[in-house]
Amino acid sequence: MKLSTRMEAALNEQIALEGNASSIYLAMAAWCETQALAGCAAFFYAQSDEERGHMLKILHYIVEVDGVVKVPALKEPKASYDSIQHVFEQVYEEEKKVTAAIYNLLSISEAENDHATALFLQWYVAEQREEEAQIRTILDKVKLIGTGGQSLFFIDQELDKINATKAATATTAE
Ligand code: OFO
Repeated sequence: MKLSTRMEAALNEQIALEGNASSIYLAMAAWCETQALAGCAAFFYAQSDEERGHMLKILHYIVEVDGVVKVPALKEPKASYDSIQHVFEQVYEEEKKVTAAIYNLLSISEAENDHATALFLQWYVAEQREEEAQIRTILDKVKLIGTGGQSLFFIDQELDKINATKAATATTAE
């Protein structure tokens, strides 16, 4: 099979979105580290790697179906944030944007009768559902705990617990 021009362009745009998310999370990780929020920083370093993985998955798919990959230039993300709540609010917005883009890709694949790409995209539909749910849960907790000095300590501990669960799940899946 060969990708249609429209599908190829749309998948390349998704490469840019995933790469952009990876850069944003990297900048957030660095900011969290400067705020002594080690648990949050570890969470975002891992998220950044995950998003890069999502970008690479699309890149390899385009190559596999005989398309042309366009690696985008990096956009510079914000370097600082008002609060950890602000960080997670932005992440939630970013993830909703990515979900909408995946749905759009799926609509294009259906319109183009491209069953292989539609099947490939299913993984992203599930991944976005999980990511949105996870970020919404964290955001709810951050709102509940508040962002004063002591609260930040507890938020960071919560993130550490999430990191440990994710690491354990990843090890079991290997
Ligand atoms: Fe790529 O998973 Fe979120 O954005």
